[in-house]
Amino acid sequence: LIEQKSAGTWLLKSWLAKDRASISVQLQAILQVSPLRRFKTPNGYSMSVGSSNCGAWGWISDQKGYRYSAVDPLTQRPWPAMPEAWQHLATEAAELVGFQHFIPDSCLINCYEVGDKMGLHQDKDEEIFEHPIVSVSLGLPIIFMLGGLTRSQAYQKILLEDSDVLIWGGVDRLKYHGVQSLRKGLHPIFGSKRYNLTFRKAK
Ligand code: MD3
Ligand code: FE
Repeated sequence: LIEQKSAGTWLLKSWLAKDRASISVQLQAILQVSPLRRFKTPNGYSMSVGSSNCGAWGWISDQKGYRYSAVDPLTQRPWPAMPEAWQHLATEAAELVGFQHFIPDSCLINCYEVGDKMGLHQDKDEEIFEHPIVSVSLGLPIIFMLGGLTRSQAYQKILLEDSDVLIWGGVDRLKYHGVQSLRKGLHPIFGSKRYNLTFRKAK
């Protein structure tokens, strides 16, 4: 089921249901190598979510700012490789809504626990904005906020549930977005957490 949420935003409901068990196994293997950690923001706070990455480039944040790094600052080694199946599913999801040749070089892994949230922000650390972004939701549901091109514009709320895939690009690529705080619950595979995989072309 494809739902168009805005001119450049689509939601594929339950699209990954058949793949979620294998994704979970691959996810745990990646997190054994590059564990979840809370990034520090440039103004000295810690982010609410736990994060890691796989793929050639990983999104990081510290006192020096937000950027992409080929090396995990925690392990001082390259990030774990992006599983081929993950790259393919991101490419296929993008194609399904009309974005050809999307080959992500970065997958940010965010892990939300009860009460964790992400305030409204834009994704603008990538070199070019012509490529879409593909986001995979796993585990507990959360309310996603899709705003406008300025922070003060009203946002629409979109419920993101396990195995949903959200794709956005074109005129929506630089829209403000965030998620409301995670409510308590128990998911049969992912337990008391929500994971989000964000596929981007960083470079
Ligand atoms: C932008 N993560 O890590 S998915 C992020 O669920 C981030 O962990 C959120 O935003 C998460 O930067 C949200 C990303 C997303 C989804 C839909 C969008 C970004 C969007 C629609 C328009 C613009
Ligand atoms: Fe974002």
